[in-house]
Amino acid sequence: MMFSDRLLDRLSRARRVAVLTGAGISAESGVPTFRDVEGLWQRFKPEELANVEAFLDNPELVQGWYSHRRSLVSETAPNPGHDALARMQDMFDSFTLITQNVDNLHQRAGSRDVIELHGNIMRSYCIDCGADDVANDDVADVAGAGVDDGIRRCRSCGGLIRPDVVWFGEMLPQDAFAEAESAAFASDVFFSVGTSAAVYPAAALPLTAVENGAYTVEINIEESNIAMYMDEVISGRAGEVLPQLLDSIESVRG
Ligand code: BV8
Ligand code: ZN
Repeated sequence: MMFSDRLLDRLSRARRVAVLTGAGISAESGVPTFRDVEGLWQRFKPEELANVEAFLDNPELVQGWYSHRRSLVSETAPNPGHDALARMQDMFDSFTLITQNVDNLHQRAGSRDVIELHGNIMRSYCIDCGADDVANDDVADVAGAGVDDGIRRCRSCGGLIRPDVVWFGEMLPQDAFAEAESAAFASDVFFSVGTSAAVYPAAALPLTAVENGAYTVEINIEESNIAMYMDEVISGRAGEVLPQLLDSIESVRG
């Protein structure tokens, strides 16, 4: 794949690079994107499950959805797109990886200091006492609640266990979002990879990069909601484009 001279020129001189990823970068690992909800949960829109009201109303359903997604993710592996970003992190003075994904695949690929805007599905905690709960889906081993009600509860206080992710209507972790915003603001080149840019405030980050004069690039298999604002849109699969981009960066930066 040939990349534009403009992009290669910017990358040859860039000191600070920031990348925002969405579910599209994990699609080639076999993790369904947020919009491709499958299985039992097909009849729900993600927004209907990923919120506190749904959880309190039917904890077993929502815990089951996350347990299903955790097992899906545990059976997958990072793909060449994740691997390329992990290698890219040492090629610039500053490289910031910001993700909306909760699947832990960037970390498993070797990316360090990943900014998790929406948390991480492999972590859970008790809504009453806050105790961390190892994501153990074997209901049989939790104290405080019989297996028959099928609901995972805290071993020490019996409170409901929830995934450590940001639900709709919940604030993002403030330090994470502030760090992401300043990275977008300071970036020389900003990539938006595999995201429909439908969910705020994450979707505003590429626009912050545009406002600060970064060279902004979208990598997606279809145009997102913010494609029209980007300096460049590269149409393709993240798992194919990112390794080629990595090679091009190595050749222009020596
Ligand atoms: C908040 C964690 C306020 C949970 C997630 C009206 C207008 C604007 C905003 C709102 C509104 N009404 C409500 C809001 C706010 C709301 C929001 O934005 N709603 C949307 C639906 C309109 N936002 C919130 O609620 C946020 N909080 O605003 O709080 C507040 C203020 C003060 C005090 C209290 C509260 C919280 C949002 C976080 C929700 N949690 N995830 C979980 O995962 O279970 S969001 C979840 O959905 C993801 O994390 C991600 O952010 C989003 C999905 O987006 P994508 O990752 O882009 O995935 P998607 O499937 O959409 O697209 C995949 C893309 O990949 C596609 O473009 C596809 O083409 C591409 N692709 C596919 N394959 C490939 C590929 N690209 C490259 N290669 C491939 N191979
Ligand atoms: Zn507890």
